[in-house]
Parts: sequence; C-alpha cells; structure tokens
Amino acid sequence: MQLEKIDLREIQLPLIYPFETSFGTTSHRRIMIVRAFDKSGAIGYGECTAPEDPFFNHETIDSAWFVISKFVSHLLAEAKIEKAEQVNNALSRIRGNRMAKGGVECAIWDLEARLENRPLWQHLGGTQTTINSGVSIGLQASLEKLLEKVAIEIEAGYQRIKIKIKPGQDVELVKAVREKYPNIVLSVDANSAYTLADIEVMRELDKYNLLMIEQPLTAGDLVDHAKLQREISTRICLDESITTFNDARHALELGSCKIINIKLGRVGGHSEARQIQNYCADFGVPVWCGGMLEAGIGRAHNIAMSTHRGFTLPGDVSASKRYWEEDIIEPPVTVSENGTIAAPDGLGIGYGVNEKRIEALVVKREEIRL
Ligand code: OSB
Ligand code: MG
Repeated sequence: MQLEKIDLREIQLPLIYPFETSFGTTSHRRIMIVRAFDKSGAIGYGECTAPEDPFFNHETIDSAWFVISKFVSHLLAEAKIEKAEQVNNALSRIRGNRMAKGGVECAIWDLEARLENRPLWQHLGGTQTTINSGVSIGLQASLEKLLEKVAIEIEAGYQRIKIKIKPGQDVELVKAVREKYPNIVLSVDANSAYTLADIEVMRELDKYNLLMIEQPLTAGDLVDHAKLQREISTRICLDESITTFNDARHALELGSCKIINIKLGRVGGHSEARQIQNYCADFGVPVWCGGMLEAGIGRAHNIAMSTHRGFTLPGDVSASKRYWEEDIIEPPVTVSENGTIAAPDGLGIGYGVNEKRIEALVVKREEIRL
C-alpha cells in the first residue's frame, strides 16, 4: 500500500425520526466521509463518527475535520504507512480525538482489504458470518409512543431492545415495557446522566431483569462505576468510559462493568477495537457493537467489526431504513426476521458506495496530499 492522498467530505442527511438521548436531540446528521487513495488508484472508505455537538464526548465533526487536516495527515505522511495495522501507532502522538483518527484508520483498513481482494471482515480476522442485531430506541414524547416503537422493533425481529433513560424518565418507562413484555431481552442506556447519589433509582431498575444498564455515570468515573456495580446485580455496560484498550483493562480490573460496548470511532478504529474485544473474550466479558447514528459506510464498518469472536451480544447495528429514507450504500443494510445481519461477500466494506448520492449531498470538502 502506498497512500497518495485522503479526502474529506461532509454530507448532510435528515434522520427519519429525531433521536433523543439524555444529552440532547439529533434530527439532522452532519456526516464526514473519509476516502483513502492508494497510488494504484484503489480507494478505501471510512466514516467519522464524531457528531454535530460535543455532548456525547468532546469531539465534533468540526474538531475532527481540523485534527485530520492539520495533524493526522502529517503523521500519516511522515510514517510512510505500508500496512493498515501501522496507522494506530503512527497516530499515537495525537491525544484523544479518537473519532477523528478512527475515521481515517477505518478508510485505510478498507483500502487494504480491497488491495488484497478480500472482504474487510475476513481481512480483520472476523469469524462470525452473521451478526446479531438489536435496536436503540430514543426517549419518546409519551409512554404510549415508546410502547408503540418497542412493538414495531420486536415485530421486526430484533434480538434486543434498548431504551434511553434520563433522570425523571427511567423506572416508569422500564416498568411499562417490562410489564407488557415479560420475556424480551431489554436494556437501558443513561448516557452518563446519573451520579452515585441516584443509587435508589439504580436499585429500582435492578428489579426488572435488564440485560444491562449502559453508562449510568460520567465517563471518567471508573471508580464510582465499580462502587455502583458492587451494589446492584444487573450488569453495568460501559460505553463513553471506554476510549482505549487500557480503559477496558482498567474497567475490568476495577470491576467497573461486566459488559463493554465497543464503538469503532470512540476507540480510534479497528486495531484498538480488535484488541479490546480479544482481551474481553479472554476475560469472559461479552462485548457488543455500539452505534452513533451512522450512515451506510459507518454501518458497514460496524458489521465487519462485529464478526470478531468476542461480539457475543446483539449490537446496536440495525437496518438502514430505521434511520434514512435512502442510505448512501447499495444495497442498504437489512436485517433478517431473526434479527441477524449477514457479513457481506463483496470486497472491502462489502457494500457499494453510492457516489452519485454522496456528491449530491456534499456541503464541504478538502483534499489532502500525503
Ligand atoms: O450511547 O449508544 C449511544 C446514538 C448517538 C450517540 C450515542 C448513542 C447512540 C445510540 C444509537 O444509542 C445507536 C445507533 O443506533 O446508532
Ligand atoms: Mg450508549
């Protein structure tokens, strides 16, 4: 592999429904598409998962754009990358900003898989030919609306329902869903909205046979998560807290969680994600693939990552049509009636990229020679 240039394009895509979490509501996505160009003419695709605002973590599409344009590109050029697995190390001088790095790293992995004529998931070492799919349902305007949404997703075959909670909209929601569906696999995601002072809410949630409580406390609070985990029997799953392999190691050593949600962008790409899932698998801790409301390229990378052996729980990787009127890949991601997604046979990410549609949606672009 001989990298010639990368380019960044911002597209804007409206979500079919606004998505509300404890930290805010998203109705229009601004998405950065990254392309990595090889001297041979081959192209790899990545999607940067940094969102519009710094409310999930510190990153945004604009901060990521700046970091890629000013720093990632220079370090890549300096390192004379020959293998995708070198990228993570080559970018290690950049602190944090892992979604910025991850968008580029993923594009280079896709490029390398294409150069080697293989599907990305096989190139990464994935072994599962289908992945298990769950859904993440945002906060709704009413309890009735939430129950309606849950019913639709169960009917569609999804294997796990996750609902968002926040202080004041928690136990009541879980109680209603659990009473209507005593046997479904159900979890909640707080996106860091609670503190240890809310222990009574956690004890209440503990009564509803949840698969997990995702990220109840602030990202840096591994010690408090460990305290909370000792007080409840429901497993804590960490999302925002896990940004590196070492974060995962610390969390497991401290007992801060019993499940980990791996997001490709949040951990800086495929190399770090692979390392985390291997470690968790050896430790007997299940992992699953989280989502950041990705368009098709990000979704395809999530599918490839989810084929690794450690991904034993249904992820948040669901069908394109839950988010987009029309996706930017062809075919769109579809989910079987058993709630599974087949790993694609095609080269690289394995889905066709609809360049015509992307070009029609582009609002900003930058080309960076390496
Ligand atoms: O915490 O998992 C999260 C969406 C945006 C930001 C954070 C999260 C989410 C989701 C949606 O839960 C997952 C998806 O379907 O993409
Ligand atoms: Mg989450």
